[in-house]
Amino acid sequence: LANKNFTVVFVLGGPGSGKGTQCANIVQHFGYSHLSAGDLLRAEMKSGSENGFMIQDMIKEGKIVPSEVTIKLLERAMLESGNDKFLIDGFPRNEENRAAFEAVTGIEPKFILFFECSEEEMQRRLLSRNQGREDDNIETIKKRFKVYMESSLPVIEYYKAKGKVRKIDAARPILEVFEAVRGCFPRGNI
Ligand code: UP5
Ligand code: MG
Repeated sequence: LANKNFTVVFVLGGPGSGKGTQCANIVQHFGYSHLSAGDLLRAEMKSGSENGFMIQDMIKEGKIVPSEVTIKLLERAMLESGNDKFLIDGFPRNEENRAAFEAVTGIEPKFILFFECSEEEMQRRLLSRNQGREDDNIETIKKRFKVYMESSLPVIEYYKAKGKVRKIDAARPILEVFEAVRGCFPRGNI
């Protein structure tokens, strides 16, 4: 992908912070394609691939799937989209994800949208989502929060040090959050 000149924005934040919801809004206004790493992994799991059971176990335990699996799915989705601007939602989740993505694709993210929200509010959202996700139960949610704090926040710190993080207060109502998000995409041509 290194020679493709793709634009990538990483959309990060805790479980239930609203990454998927806001990405759907951004897509409608700014011409990006939305790639949720979690959605790609769940689709791969349901496709009956050889990695299916491994992915299912990891998601149920809130653990991070090995990056070669996730990166392969992201690369394929990018090439198949026909687009050159991507919101990558929920990836990278740890330092290893981040370094492997840069090494394999040669892509540096344009910036990072970071949705900040309290655990209390995120937990409330996840428990009332009701979309049959196997990880939306209180035991798994606690594990997801722990992995997020221990492994994913350091990735955000890494990009903060590079001046690439656009922090959004994601605890507000959906439309108010989007007003803040919109301001990160001036003129719609980033
Ligand atoms: N909602 C949204 N915004 C709201 C607002 N402002 N006010 C009130 N309600 C709001 O939103 C969650 C719920 O809240 C929805 O019902 C929504 O209507 C409401 P959503 O937009 O879905 O939040 P999101 O941040 O996308 O939450 P999600 O649960 O998808 O985040 P996770 O990061 O936990 O899940 P993901 O799918 O990215 O990953 C799942 C698992 O896959 C991981 O735990 C891991 O095991 C695995 N994974 C990897 O191993 N590697 C990867 O790279 C990615 C995933
Ligand atoms: Mg999501």
